[in-house]
Amino acid sequence: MPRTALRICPLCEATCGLVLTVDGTTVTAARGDRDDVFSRGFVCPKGASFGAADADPDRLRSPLVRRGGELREAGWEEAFDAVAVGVRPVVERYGPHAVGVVLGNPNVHTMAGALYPPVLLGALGTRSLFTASTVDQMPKHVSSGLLFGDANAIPVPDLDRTDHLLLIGANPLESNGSLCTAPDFPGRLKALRARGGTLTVIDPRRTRTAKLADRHVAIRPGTDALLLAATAQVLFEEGLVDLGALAPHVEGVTELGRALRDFTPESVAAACEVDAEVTRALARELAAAPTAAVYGRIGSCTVPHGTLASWLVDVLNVLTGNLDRPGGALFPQAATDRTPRPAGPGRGFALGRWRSRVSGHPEAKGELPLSALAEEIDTVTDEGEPVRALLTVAANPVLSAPDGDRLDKALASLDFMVSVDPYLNETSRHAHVVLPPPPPSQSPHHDFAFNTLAVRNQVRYTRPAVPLEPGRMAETEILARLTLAVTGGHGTDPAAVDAAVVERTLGAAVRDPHSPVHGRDPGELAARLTGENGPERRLDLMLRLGPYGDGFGARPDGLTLQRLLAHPHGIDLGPLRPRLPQPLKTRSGKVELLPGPIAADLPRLRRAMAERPAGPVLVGRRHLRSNNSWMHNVPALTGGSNRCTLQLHPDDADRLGLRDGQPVRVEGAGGAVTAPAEVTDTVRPGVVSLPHGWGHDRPGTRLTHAATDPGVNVNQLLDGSLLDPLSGNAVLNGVPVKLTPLTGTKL
Ligand SMILES: Nc1nc2c(c(=O)[nH]1)N[C@H]1C(S)=C(S)[C@@H](COP(=O)(O)OP(=O)(O)OC[C@H]3O[C@@H](n4cnc5c(=O)[nH]c(N)nc54)[C@H](O)[C@@H]3O)O[C@H]1N2
Ligand SMILES: Nc1nc2c(c(=O)[nH]1)N[C@H]1C(S)=C(S)[C@@H](COP(=O)(O)OP(=O)(O)OC[C@H]3O[C@@H](n4cnc5c(=O)[nH]c(N)nc54)[C@H](O)[C@@H]3O)O[C@H]1N2
Ligand code: SF4
Ligand SMILES: [Mo]
Repeated sequence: MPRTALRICPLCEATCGLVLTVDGTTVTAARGDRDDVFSRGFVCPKGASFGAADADPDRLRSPLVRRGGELREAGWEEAFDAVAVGVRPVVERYGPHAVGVVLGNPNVHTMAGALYPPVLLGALGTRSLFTASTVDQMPKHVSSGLLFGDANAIPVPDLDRTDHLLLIGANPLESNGSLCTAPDFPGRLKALRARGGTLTVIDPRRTRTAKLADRHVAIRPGTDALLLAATAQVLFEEGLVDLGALAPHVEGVTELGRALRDFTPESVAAACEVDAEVTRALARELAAAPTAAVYGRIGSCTVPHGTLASWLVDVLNVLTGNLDRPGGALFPQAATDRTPRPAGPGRGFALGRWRSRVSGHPEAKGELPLSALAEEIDTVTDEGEPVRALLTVAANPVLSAPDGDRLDKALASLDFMVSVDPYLNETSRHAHVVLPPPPPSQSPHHDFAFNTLAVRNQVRYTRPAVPLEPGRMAETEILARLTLAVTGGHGTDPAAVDAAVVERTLGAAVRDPHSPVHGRDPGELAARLTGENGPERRLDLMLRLGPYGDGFGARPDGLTLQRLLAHPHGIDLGPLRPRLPQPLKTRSGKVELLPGPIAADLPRLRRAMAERPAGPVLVGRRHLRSNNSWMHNVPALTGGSNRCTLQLHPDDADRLGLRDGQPVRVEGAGGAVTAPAEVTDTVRPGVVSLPHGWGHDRPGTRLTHAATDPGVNVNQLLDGSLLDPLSGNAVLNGVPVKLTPLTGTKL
């Protein structure tokens, strides 16, 4: 008899609750959970294909270990023995920095990815950390670090209550939203319009999101920081700055006005290709709206001025009094956040505490740019050791980072490589040991990261929908064992990792005068934790010490794991609430509106006013039924509009003599690819678009369906040298390219 089970969807940031139909151990259907306190029944085509993604026959079922040059199936003991034997000598001989760690996107979509990498990194002590953040949102972290003193304090637009949304470089109708967790983002935008609110979209493409908007500004790629600086300048010039209740919490307003003085709408108009009157209208509309939220995403981050653009997004929220007020942009408060400390000056945010060995890139948030991974492996310098061993967890940088061909070669040259990945793909094919996690139906789920970015405070937890198959190991245990194997504890019971974290956390909590458990006995508290395993006990610990927690009895009706389990569709914790000044951790204890590193980067932005591309520039795009580099193997999600084509405007096609479907060679600094042309007026003239995550034609992978329509790797056009200097984030949009139509058959 088929049964149903609840599972929070891990396939994008919207975190919808799903009802799975399970027959035996197979998920045969998935629909939206109407009783989910947050998603209320919403599901997209990806979530509806959960079963197909879960049961993909190409998912690895047992570890692979390289013997005699070939990857062969092996048992778990053999695999972890091989990891310890492969990695430990590198640490002992060359030190911890010779072991690189790459953390990819799905780490924010698994409990294992939230709970174990911090332990692994702390115990290993390597500075060679590279994550998907530096091909994504690192500029936002740096901006938040500088403005608010906390890189993780990211204001979220109050989608359900705002009167006006200015949305920059995001396409939630395809992506379902990012750094703004909102199940049914499309429905929430329609509701905004329906209640009389207005939506402005800034995007070089007329996306499905832009088609919903009252106003679409087709900006020239890479110039948003100029446009936003000019918008802020208009607020100053026209006397529209009004901080309202924020005023006591902000410093640097006058200095900011002075710093932005020459960024007038007229002076940026040619660079942005946006009429000065449009820029003035953007400013006036923001100032006039009863409430408004400015929100920027990929198109505002993965560009040469990504940190400045991310900073200006919140500058506009501050100058219009919309930061931290209902209808504006607010700081969520997740159930697993630490209990808020009293407000007051903090330690501030430091950048560049160390630098990368080869190019001297500054660290940001403890990370080096993913763009620099290849050179950190393949380049010998006088100083320090190259990366000789690499651990990749849920990452496919050969496709998602610049210059995959160079990285591909660099990975092949490593002394040792471990991949925690369900697939043998473009990256994991280089591993000496592949450790496959179970499919999502067999994993528990809680959104540690996305609840801190959600448009409503709420908490949900789902246990595995299907028991672990024989021969499988939970990803939490895989990462606990990996941590032990690479830090000299191989053979120790993996439960010791969780026990150590619990002991450390409670030890600190009982010493902390602001903690609800101050002065209590940590051993007694640890004994009161519930949960079936280490990860559940850690979740219980975080919930109980968190802002809504029971404080181990201090607040008897507060949250515990037991209470959460009694609410399988989640617990609603209410709308976002004003929180300032509590989240601020700057040295001044205020929002520092014009931080030093930002002021020092403004001359570069001023120079950009005069810059124009010599030829076409490339931007990316996402497709609804896709997910970065790893979902092209699910037949139900491929085909139709989910294709790796080069979109270009009819005027550009005419000029080049290109017909729809004709192959076109695209050349960039890092290489060239050939893709079929898709002529469409949804991209503005001078701009072409290719999606990322394609190029599934390398030998030695096991992606049977993806290989039938491999597409090309857009990131081969990049050489890894184009970065936003403050954050080390890769420039993936607004990249100059050369186009050559090829004759021959239609691709
Ligand atoms: N040109 C261009 N490049 C881009 C982007 C762009 O817009 N344009 N976007 C960038 C962005 S925003 C991001 S986040 C990155 C993403 O790039 P990556 O961080 O490399 O992430 P994915 O491409 O999603 O690959 C995820 C890997 O995790 C594996 N995986 C899937 N599920 C699990 C699991 O449950 N556990 C484990 N251990 N592994 C799992 C998959 O098999 C795959 O190997 O790409 C970036 N690259
Ligand atoms: N279906 C699906 N959903 C996904 C993903 C996926 O691959 N597929 N990936 C997930 C991940 S990892 C992330 S980070 C999020 C990303 O979520 P979004 O940021 O919403 O992602 P995109 O759809 O890439 O939207 C970026 C938009 O920026 C525009 N753009 C490009 N350059 C510029 C520019 O210079 N200025 C401006 N203003 N706009 C520009 C592009 O045309 C594009 O429409 O999506 C997540 N959700
Ligand atoms: S919107 Fe995202 S979380 Fe919701 S069902 Fe689709 S893929 Fe899953
Ligand atoms: Mo991302």
